[in-house]
Amino acid sequence: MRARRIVRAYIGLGSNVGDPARTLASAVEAIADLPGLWVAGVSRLYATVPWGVTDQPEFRNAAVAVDIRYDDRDPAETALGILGRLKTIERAAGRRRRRRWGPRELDLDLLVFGRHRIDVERSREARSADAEANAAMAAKRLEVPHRDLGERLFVLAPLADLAPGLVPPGWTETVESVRRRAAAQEPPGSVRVVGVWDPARRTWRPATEEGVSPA
Ligand code: A4P
Ligand code: MG
Repeated sequence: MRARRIVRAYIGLGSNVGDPARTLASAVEAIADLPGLWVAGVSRLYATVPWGVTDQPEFRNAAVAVDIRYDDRDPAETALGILGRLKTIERAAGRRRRRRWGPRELDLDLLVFGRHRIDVERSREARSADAEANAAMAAKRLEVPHRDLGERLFVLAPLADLAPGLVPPGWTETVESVRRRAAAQEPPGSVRVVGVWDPARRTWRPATEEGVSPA
């Protein structure tokens, strides 16, 4: 018999086109509206210097913790389903194909999916007919924990807001310890807190002088 359980997952959010803070707040809403999933926490909002391709506008980055109902005999299936839904949210935010690491209206990455390590590529046959018709559902490669999680301060900082003591599967250190090391290697100010989540208004309010803490 298939067992239905709850898994704690983390999703990274990024944007540097249009009104990034508003786009990310709408993305949190859209994630919260997904069936079988509950938002358990929202990180602070960060202004981050572009990584990879540097001649592009500053990003806004954040992360959300979600509890997902899933089938523990096939976590990859649930995770791929979530990825497909995240792609749909990206497209609804106007995401278009551009160069690698380039500007984007919205980027949603599945960072961690409980204790599961997932590295799958759905075969063409295994994809639903829907995937043929809908490019958003055709995302077929999934690697969790996200391959670059440990290298990127713009992801580690918001994740550390939510789960500083988490040791993602395959890691030997906590998120906070890796974040601290990454922060020491970045120029000061490259990842800065600019907002604090306001659950009542369901958006980030600007971080006050006292509220601002270095990432
Ligand atoms: N994919 C595999 N694993 C995952 C996962 N765990 N979560 C596949 C999400 N997707 C995953 O992703 C391409 C494909 O990766 C997906 O379809 C899925 O099958 P994409 O986001 O559509 O394409 P991309 O953005 O061009 O990927 P790329 O080039 O890897 O870019 P990144 O790594 O997303 O980096 N600087 C700052 N400061 N802040 C940022 O947020 N973001 C990027 C983009 C560059 N520089 C940045 C930021
Ligand atoms: Mg992505």
